[in-house]
Amino acid sequence: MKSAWKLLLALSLCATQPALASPGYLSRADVREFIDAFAAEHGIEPAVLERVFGAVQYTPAAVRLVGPVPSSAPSPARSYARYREKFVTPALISMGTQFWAAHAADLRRAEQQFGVPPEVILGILGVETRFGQNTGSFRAIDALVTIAFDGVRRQDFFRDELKELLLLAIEKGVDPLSIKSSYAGAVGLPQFMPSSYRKYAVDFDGDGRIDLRGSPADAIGSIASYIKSFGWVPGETATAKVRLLPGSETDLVSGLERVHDIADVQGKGVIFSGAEPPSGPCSIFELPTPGSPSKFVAGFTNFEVITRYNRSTFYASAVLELAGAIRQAHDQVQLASR
Ligand SMILES: [Ca+2]
Repeated sequence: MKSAWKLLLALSLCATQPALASPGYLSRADVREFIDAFAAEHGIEPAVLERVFGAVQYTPAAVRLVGPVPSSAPSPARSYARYREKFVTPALISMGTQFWAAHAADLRRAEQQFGVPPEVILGILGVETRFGQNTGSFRAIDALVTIAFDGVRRQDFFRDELKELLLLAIEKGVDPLSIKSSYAGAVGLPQFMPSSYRKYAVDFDGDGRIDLRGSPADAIGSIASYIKSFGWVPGETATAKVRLLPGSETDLVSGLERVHDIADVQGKGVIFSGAEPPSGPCSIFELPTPGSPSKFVAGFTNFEVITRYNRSTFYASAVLELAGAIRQAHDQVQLASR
């Protein structure tokens, strides 16, 4: 497989890169060190990697979009309402029901095999890429090399993802320069980082290869595989709205951390709305909107699982709201067609 990759790489580079257009990264000691270490560890000719890295383009947008080191200064008030209105929209709900109709069999199969309901997969697909409309037009290697060597934060994380990208290309037998991604190196409809691609992606349409960019079925199965791996509990609610006693917010709001015993916080006056909360600890988080009262929500196991996709209460809340709206619209269409 490795030699096939080399051959492919050599052919593609001969065809498209008659000269090394951008040798900047190759002349750097830190990049040379990375290449030599990777080559030694994985038994690859350094020359093969040199040709790849010689074609890498510095991508300032990647550094800019990944952002600076978070400062400890107070940030302007964040607004969940503003975040939510980007994703829980009539357009995305409608696209979600259409995507459901078009891929109903794959979604059903994913639920049978992994226990993850269709609307959760669709909520993630909608928020991540608008059901495949925005999968990213950067070259993954440009984005990852730029952030790994010229970014201002999380360089270790992105160097690891760069290694994963190279290994992914070797395993798939494709030219690493051909893999497209977001500005941060996330690939395909589900926006998997290369490490997640290698670990959780599955061939769900049975054509013998995994294609997260071109195969909606592979994307559906891979999201379900990922969510199941992090402990999704079928049939269990992810969140419940809660009412807190005035003044107890500072003591009780735990953000992403699932540190509360439910009986214990009920004893402190927390009232859960809806059905009986599931067993196990919960988090309590705040969804603030400047000018309006904050919403307070309890997050259970399945909420934490969604935050494994993106460590943000805003993100997971929007995914679940979009999921719920798509489920409702889908069920209405089903009812009307009976
Ligand atoms: Ca496939």
